[in-house]
Amino acid sequence: MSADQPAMARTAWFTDARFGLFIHWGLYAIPARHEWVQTREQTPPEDYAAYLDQFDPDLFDPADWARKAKAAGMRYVVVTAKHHEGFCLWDSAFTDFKATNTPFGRDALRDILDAFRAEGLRVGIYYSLIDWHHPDFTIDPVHPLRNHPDAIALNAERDMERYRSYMFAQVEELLTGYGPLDIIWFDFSYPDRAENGLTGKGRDDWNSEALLALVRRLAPGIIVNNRLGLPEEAPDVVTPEQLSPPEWPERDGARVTWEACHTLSGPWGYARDMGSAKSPGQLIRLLADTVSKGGNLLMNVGPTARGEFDPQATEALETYATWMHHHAPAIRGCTAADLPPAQDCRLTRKGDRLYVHVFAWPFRHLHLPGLQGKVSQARLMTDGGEVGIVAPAPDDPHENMQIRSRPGDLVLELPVKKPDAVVPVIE
Ligand code: H79
Repeated sequence: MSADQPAMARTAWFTDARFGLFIHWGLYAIPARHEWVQTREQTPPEDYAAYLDQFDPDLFDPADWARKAKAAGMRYVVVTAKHHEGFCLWDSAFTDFKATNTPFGRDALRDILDAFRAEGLRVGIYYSLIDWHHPDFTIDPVHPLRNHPDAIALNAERDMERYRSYMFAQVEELLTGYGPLDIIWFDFSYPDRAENGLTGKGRDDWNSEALLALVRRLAPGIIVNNRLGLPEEAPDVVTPEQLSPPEWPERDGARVTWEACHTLSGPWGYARDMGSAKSPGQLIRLLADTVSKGGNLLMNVGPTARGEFDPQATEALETYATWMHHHAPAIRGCTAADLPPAQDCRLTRKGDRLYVHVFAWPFRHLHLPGLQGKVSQARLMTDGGEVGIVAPAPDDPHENMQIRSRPGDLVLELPVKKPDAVVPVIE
């Protein structure tokens, strides 16, 4: 595949897959209170580094992670090779701050990628542009040392050019030593942030053009996300974080390839006291809503310091598994239906097949605008049983018959009792 292979060719598998697993795992699983704990609590890097000697996930079983993701209907994984804390899950030649230098002693990244590949999933890595451990990464408004009295003087000793060399070397190491990778997910740029004489970082700090060129040269088919701060560069995928756009996002009037990333409850890394867990209904509706707007969903879990998915993550994946068992065809390979909206529903489509995701089960009748006479058969996905199509009413003198539908509506006759699915879908 050539380096100028168009984005559409790179992303074909990705838009077909629709559903992936994000994994945030690093030293922050030990404090167990958010992956930003180091900067939130302004912990100096040398103090934070004490967690290195405590990283010993004795229950680590990536085959179990991969099975759970596969069962949930996910088709790819993106795992944090390095998050903002700077700890590397792989055996990098360019740092000692890595999993192989802990009591655990393993190249966790390789184990994870191998396990997911063995389940047939595509694999991607997350690489943090931000690095709160590297001594040359300058102190900026989100750095743990941002309130250090000598921050500006300390920065004079720091050399971002050396940090960039480190970053480029690591990206090359990952792209050449870990088998074919399907996604590289950079995070993130914040050039407009300024405080106390410290400024944020963006394309010039990362040398984003060169970094992207390096990625394209080493891995022409890889999908790159949009957080390098290159506004004029058409990214492969736009990545709204913890929000659902109201409609298919566009850029210069053209629809973009996009992927919403969401947490189960707020933090990305394992956090013991998780306040606001999404309900099963919210989890399923998020997936259906995203695909109905032409997007992918990357749902996150934060494994514990012992290397397991906690009960909340396991239950959430089981919620998806149960639902996807019947409804995967309404997600995978699907996109926006581009039909008029139906009340309380989301519509997805694959070719000439329409899927109606019924968010709020109505009483007896479901009205689908503009589809009268265009649907040969309707079935409920939970059991494959037929759903009645109400014959269009002829001109009827009785008023109650005339108001039973709008002109052009397809009217479905539903069972009164909501089928046993978080979100029932009619095909
Ligand atoms: O890895 C996960 C998060 O840790 C990371 N991205 C996901 C995938 C992330 N966390 N927060 N953010 C990205 C956005 C951060 C925004 C803010 Fe700010 C940090 C708002 C205020 C501080 C950006 C940076 C704007 C000002 C500084």
